[in-house]
Amino acid sequence: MIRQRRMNLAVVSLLALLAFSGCKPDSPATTGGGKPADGKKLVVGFSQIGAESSWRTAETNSIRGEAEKRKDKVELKFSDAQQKQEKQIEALQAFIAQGVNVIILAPVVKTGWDPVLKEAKQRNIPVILVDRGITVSDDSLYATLIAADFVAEGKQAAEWLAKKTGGKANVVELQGTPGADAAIERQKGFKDELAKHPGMKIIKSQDGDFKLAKGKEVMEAFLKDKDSKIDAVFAHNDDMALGAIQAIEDAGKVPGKDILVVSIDGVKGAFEAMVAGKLNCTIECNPLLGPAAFEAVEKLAAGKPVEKKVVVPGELFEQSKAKDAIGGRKY
Ligand code: GYE
Repeated sequence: MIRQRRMNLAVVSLLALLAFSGCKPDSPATTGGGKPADGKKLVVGFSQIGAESSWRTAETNSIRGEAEKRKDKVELKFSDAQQKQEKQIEALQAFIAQGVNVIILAPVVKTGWDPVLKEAKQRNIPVILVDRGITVSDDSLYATLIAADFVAEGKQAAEWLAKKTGGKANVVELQGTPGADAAIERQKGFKDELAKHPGMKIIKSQDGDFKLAKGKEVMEAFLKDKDSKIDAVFAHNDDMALGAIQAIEDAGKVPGKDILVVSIDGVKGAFEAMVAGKLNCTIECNPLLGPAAFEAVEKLAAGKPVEKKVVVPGELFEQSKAKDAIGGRKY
């Protein structure tokens, strides 16, 4: 007991000493704050969500590729959070301790970022948000957001489906990761549009975490309920739609005909499924954000202003256009 107390006392005094001397256990390797020290490379820390979908893999490759093009001047520190916010926060804290110049963050969920972003701000490290937005107490906690308009994507999916079904359909929804901007906003856009069509309803809705295997699993469970007839699937991303297609086939039905399938992203696999007649429509969401992200990195490092929001445009592709478009797809 006494020994333990003495130990605690020793730890407390050491911490106090460190706090008073202003000395941090992990002192920065570079100056932080946008600009690299003279003769040093610009150090960029990229906290990626994970590798849950082919969209995300394409985004990772795009950002890594842009860093590689600048390898004489730029060093990229990459961290994969396996879809866990705690891991992203840890990665950001490590970047801050290492004194990186700029942080790129693809935030898994919308909320809970205030404390760590305040730490970055105290050290003058600008934060670039890519692909998903966040809610913060003060917008100056990040420099810019480079992302698509998710509400518009959801709305387009619903409009397309309403037109295709003459405004009458039982829809099942496969949601993205709970709390993620892309899931919340796509659902909102879809639901708001659906509300204009009294003959269309979402009869089942569940989270498939933006993953193919989970999309399949959830769709299998939906199909087991023989009492409700499913006319269409709305998946928050292509990977879950591809999983749902497998489940529909396993249940002895024809995807794209017996059950319509519409999703978002526009990845290669979705185009292949459209060519095969199994997916009906996808709304493109461009993951090739490396060039825009590094444009912002360079401006911030040079002390120049950046746009608070850069909206990445996307196009709707129907099955009928897939054959012509597939050759030109970059991801
Ligand atoms: O649609 C999905 C991914 O945040 C926009 O995340 C992104 C989404 C994308 O896993 O496939």
